[in-house]
Amino acid sequence: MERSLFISDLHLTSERPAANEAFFEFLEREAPGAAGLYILGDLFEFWVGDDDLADPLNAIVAGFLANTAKAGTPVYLMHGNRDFLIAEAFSRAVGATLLSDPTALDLFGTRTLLMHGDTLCTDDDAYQEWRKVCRSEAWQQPFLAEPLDARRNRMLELRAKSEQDKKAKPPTIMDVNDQAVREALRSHQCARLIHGHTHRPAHHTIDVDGRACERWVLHDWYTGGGYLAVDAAGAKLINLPRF
Ligand code: LP5
Ligand code: MN
Repeated sequence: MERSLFISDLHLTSERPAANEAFFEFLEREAPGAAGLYILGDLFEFWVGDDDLADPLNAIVAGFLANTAKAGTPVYLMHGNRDFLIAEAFSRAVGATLLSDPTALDLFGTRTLLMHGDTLCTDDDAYQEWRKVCRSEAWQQPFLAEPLDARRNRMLELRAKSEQDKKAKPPTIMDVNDQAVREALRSHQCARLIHGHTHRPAHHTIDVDGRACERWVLHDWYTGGGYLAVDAAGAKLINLPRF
């Protein structure tokens, strides 16, 4: 049966080689023959601009994804909060289609909403403020004009600030807001939501105005990854062996 695959939050970095290997193996083993491979954000630990494609790991990842696309599996890429600076040059190199967040589509007969998931965390005010700033042209243009090393250093500062801030945030603030989930499903008239970001893989059922809906949360790939496989019969979360 035809199926599509969904992953997110791989956070690929040269500092976690086992996760990188698991991803390459996943691409070679599971992606061939799939109707689509959907990467719903945070493929990379961070992305400071498409001119960083020469970085060895970035080049290898782009190569594996390009092979997947060339072999006939359409690759779709959505931005996460770590790699929202991925742009046309990277997508072209990979042969991937950039998807906006959110994207609604008909998936084997079920209207499905795809998101990274960060916009659903509406109780995290500090993050939502930062998100507005860093997604603006006014911020991105001068940032991208800085040299690569300077951008990497600024990103490391920001990572440190983010980790420090997260320690003070109650875990519930860093999860999705129930009303935000309902509103997303309602406004896009979808019966299924697939997202990542919270690193809390799960299958939730939810009643939206009397409609039975479902929410699938994707794995992160820190100590063992996973993926969601969807076909006409439904969706299934599949764990990869720990690494
Ligand atoms: O990423 P994760 O899951 O650990 O945490 C997120 C939120 N944090 C972020 C920040 C990223 O981790 C940083 C990496 C982005 C790299 C992009 C490349 C461009 C670099 C630009 C460098 C200037 O997204 C975290 C959420 C959490 O998810 C759960 O949802 O809580 O949010 C934060 O921690 C944000 C802070 O609360 C607020 C940060 C304010 C920053 C103010 C500007 C300081 C600039 C300093 C650097 C120059
Ligand atoms: Mn994320």
